[in-house]
Amino acid sequence: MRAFLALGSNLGDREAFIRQAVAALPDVVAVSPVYETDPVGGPTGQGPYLNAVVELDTDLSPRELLDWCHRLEDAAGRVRTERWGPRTLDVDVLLVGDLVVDEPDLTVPHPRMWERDFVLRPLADLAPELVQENR
Ligand code: A4P
Ligand code: MG
Repeated sequence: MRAFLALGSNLGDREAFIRQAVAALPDVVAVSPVYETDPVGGPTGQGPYLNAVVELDTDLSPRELLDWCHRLEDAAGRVRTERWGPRTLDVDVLLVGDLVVDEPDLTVPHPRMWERDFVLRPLADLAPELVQENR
C-alpha cells in the first residue's frame, strides 16, 4: 500500500528530530524536501515549523502506522501541553492507499490535510496527482 505520513517540528533541534524519524521509519520509498513554515493555529508566539512528508510502500495497517507515529514522537521526547502547541515532533498519518478509517483516535485520510499548505506542498512534491485531484 502507498502511504503518506506528515512530520512537523517547531521545538529544539527541529532538523535532527525530522531526520531521526525518517531514518527510523520502515518501508520508506521517498522523502519530500523539508520546508520552513509559519505556525497555523495554536498559541501565539510559537516558532516556525519544519515540515516534510514521507512516502511508504508498506503492508502496515493505519493502526500500526499510528503506533509508529506515537513511538517516534515519544523518542523525540514530545510533551503534550496544549492542542496545536509547540512540539519537538508531530507525526500524522495522512493517507494509507484508499483506506478510510473513522475511529475516535484515528481518522484517515487526515481530516485537516486538504486545507493545509504545510502538508500539501511537500505532498505535491511526492504525489502531485493526489493533490491536484483533491484541491
Ligand atoms: N489522530 C486521529 N487521526 C490521526 C491521524 N490520521 N494521524 C489522533 C495522527 N494522529 C491522529 O494528536 C491528537 C490525536 O489525534 C492523537 O493522539 C491521535 O490519536 P496530537 O498529535 O497529540 O495533537 P496535535 O497534533 O496538537 O493535534 P492535531 O489535532 O493532530 O493537530 P494537527 O491538526 O495535526 O495540527 N503549523 C505548521 N506550520 N506546521 C505544522 O506541522 N501542526 C499543527 C498540528 C498545527 N499547526 C501547524 C502544524
Ligand atoms: Mg498530530
